[in-house]
Amino acid sequence: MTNSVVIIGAGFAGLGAAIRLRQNGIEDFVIVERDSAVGGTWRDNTYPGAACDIPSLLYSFSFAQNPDWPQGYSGSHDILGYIEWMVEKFDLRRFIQFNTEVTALSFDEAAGVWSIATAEGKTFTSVSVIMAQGPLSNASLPPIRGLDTYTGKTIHSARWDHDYDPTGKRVAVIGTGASAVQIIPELVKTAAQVKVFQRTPGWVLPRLQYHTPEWNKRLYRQFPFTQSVARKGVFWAHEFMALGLVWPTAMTTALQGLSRLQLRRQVKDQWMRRQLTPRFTAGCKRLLVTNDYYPALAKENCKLITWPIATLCPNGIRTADGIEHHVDAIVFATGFDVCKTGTPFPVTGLNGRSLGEEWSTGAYAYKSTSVAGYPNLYLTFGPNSGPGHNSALVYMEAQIDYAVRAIRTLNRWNLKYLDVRDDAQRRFNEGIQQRLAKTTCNSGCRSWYLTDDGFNATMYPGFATQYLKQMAELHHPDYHAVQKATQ
Ligand code: N01
Repeated sequence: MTNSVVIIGAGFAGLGAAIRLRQNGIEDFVIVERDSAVGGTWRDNTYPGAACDIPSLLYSFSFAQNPDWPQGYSGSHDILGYIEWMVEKFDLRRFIQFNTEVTALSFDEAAGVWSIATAEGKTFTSVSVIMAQGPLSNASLPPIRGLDTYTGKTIHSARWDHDYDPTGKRVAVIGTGASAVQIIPELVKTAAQVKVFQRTPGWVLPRLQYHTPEWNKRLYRQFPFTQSVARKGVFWAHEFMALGLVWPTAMTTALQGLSRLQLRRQVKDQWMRRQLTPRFTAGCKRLLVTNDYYPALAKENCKLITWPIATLCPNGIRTADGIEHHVDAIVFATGFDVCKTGTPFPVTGLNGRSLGEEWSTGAYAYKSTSVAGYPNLYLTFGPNSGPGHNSALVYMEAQIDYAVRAIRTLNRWNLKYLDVRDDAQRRFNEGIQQRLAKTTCNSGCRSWYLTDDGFNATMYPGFATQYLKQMAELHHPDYHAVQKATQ
């Protein structure tokens, strides 16, 4: 049986796409999920302190608002609860095939359908495919020398082992990114000693956390438009931040000043302050939003190590100064293998072209969602759709609506397929790369936004408002519309 749509992944993007398809009367779709549960990154990231650094009012779908967020910034448990609530409310579970891992996609031009192969030997066919497998789904263990010689416990932040109790243990944390700054304050509460191995310090800004009062929840429940208004307010506050985070401006200098002030207030030791002061432009790497990271580092049982790691050894970590740090466990808060080049599995389009080969030096697409030569294929979190200053879900919602609009166009005009034009895609990407050259994320630091060659296939160089405007229209002249053969 050929489905209208196959959605790959049952995380935020896949489930959001399913809701929008159903709301548009499209019911013959399947969600293929490699795990046994929904939630994607929020199912996987359950490390102590895991939370979102974007307020929940905005880190949620506008078409599925939750009046009951307990706090301004939610923990992973509440976010996963929200995702599961959506699955039940929109009756999505019956569309999901769990424990089914996609291994290859190929387009049959004659039939105008995609064939979706899985590791379990099952093959699906569909007219359209929505790729929603998520950019941060593969945990990354860095290629540190001696990794396999270490005999203690190893844990990756995105695969937390809840059976391991760090109480009274000596724990090392490698990495000081968005995950590490949430884990470290929790570890110092119970571990005997925490050693933090920092390669690059990041810019840290305070988080304005609050508990939602009952009257506020009641207000949102009884008058949902008040929640929409509050959401808009949070959206515009984040848009304002773009002025300092997307482009290097006087506001960037002001944000860096605010971060330095927080450092000065929370860390008294001058040596440590120097080690924690970033040497790149704020916005170049992801901003860290936390109130309790610096105080945790300043605790008696916590030590910041800034010497580079030379090798792992059976008892711990040896740094370049020759010191061997003996630890019972090493937490790798070292991020993810983000697919900036190639594809997570082979994708074969028109005339046998391979997306993995075309993206071998860096991914690119049209409006981050369509790729020329791969008809009826829609990406979420595709190339150059990353926000550095606003909610990823705002962008994701726009991508989903774009894909659903294209699928409806296909149905309405009884088309075989829609394929974006090469020249439209080229023009679009030239514009994106020219604009990126002026942004903070291309200002010279090392980050997961860039390929090893420095190509930025990740970030969107502008306001969320500009991104939403670009996604609001399916510009028909930019696509080849191929008719079905008449009988
Ligand atoms: O990973 P990262 P993350 N030796 O790649 C260091 C999202 N997220 O899991 O900076 C020593 O940011 C590396 O050092 P350096 C968010 O989008 C969101 O923290 O490369 N160190 C860095 O310090 C985020 O951007 C939330 O010099 C090594 C760290 O490991 C993304 O996930 C919360 C090393 C990796 O930092 C990834 O964040 C958490 C090595 N060989 C995460 N290799 C929200 O709140 C790497 N490092 C929504």
